[in-house]
Amino acid sequence: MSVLALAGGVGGARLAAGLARALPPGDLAVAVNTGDDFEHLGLSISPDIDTVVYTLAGLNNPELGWGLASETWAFMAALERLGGETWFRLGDRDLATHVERTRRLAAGETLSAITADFAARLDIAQRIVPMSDDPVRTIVETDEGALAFQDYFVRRQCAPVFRGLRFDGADGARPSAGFAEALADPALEAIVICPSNPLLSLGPILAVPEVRAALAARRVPCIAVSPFIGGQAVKGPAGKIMAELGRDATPAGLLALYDGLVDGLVIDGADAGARADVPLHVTDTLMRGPDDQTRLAREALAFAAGLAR
Ligand code: FO1
Repeated sequence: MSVLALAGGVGGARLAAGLARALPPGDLAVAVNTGDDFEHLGLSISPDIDTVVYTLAGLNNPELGWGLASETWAFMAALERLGGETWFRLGDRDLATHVERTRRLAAGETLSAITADFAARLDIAQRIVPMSDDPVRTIVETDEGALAFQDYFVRRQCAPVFRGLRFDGADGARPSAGFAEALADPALEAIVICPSNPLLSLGPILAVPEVRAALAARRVPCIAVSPFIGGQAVKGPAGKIMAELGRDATPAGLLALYDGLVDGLVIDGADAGARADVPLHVTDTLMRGPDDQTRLAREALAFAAGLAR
């Protein structure tokens, strides 16, 4: 039995952690968005990979959602004194990840190999795979022009009006070997799209041609857990972005984005009675802590099993 989860940052990582607790370790693979990756201060940074790895290792910073728990910020303070860029906060412990990843990428290793090694060293038994080992960069088109993802998301705090998205490199990108294997696994029984931002975090994953094709040709149920509750995103700018795109942060709006790739949708009680052209599982989708994450994961897996043809 194997389950493939597609995840972006914080919201996706939380459900991935719930799935990790709900399944035997070897049964879960998590394919993670790399469209948010960027070069910063000379470092190769993969925020969503790190958020998923730290969360599955139980090391994530619960307040921030990203970075490491019990973090210190001496590096940031020293960088500030030197006039360096401190808008993207890099904690002292987190810094080791970026420095070592940068060194190993420069030595010719793939992001997949580095990620698998970091996860193993953090005693993570699940497979965490980048969506691709080829560079894909999310570019946000706004009323102020095109912005690299982290510029838009962190430096500008999503203030510019969202006009559209580009995923530079996606057309020529291949799924990572681990992702392709998980998609083709004969033991695959369900695909779970985690409650990450459908545009910013799932968009890049679905923009990789072979990924969208594999999902369109799927022979197992693919279910999504909505990141929206009552028309608003639980965390982050998804609600604002959907509104600026003229789309609804509703089950129907979400399904329109996933465009036939989803066989069932898990939504919150606040959206009960919503119109949708696929089966709905209505429950409490707010993950307040690990127990909620595990409960929601179990419900999502049972829902997918019920949809199996
Ligand atoms: N998000 C912020 O809003 N501010 C930050 O300073 C910040 C730093 C950061 C450092 C490492 C990391 O792995 C993630 C970080 N994030 C920060 C989150 C990140 O921008 C987003 O989580 C993803 O790119 C979108 O999901």
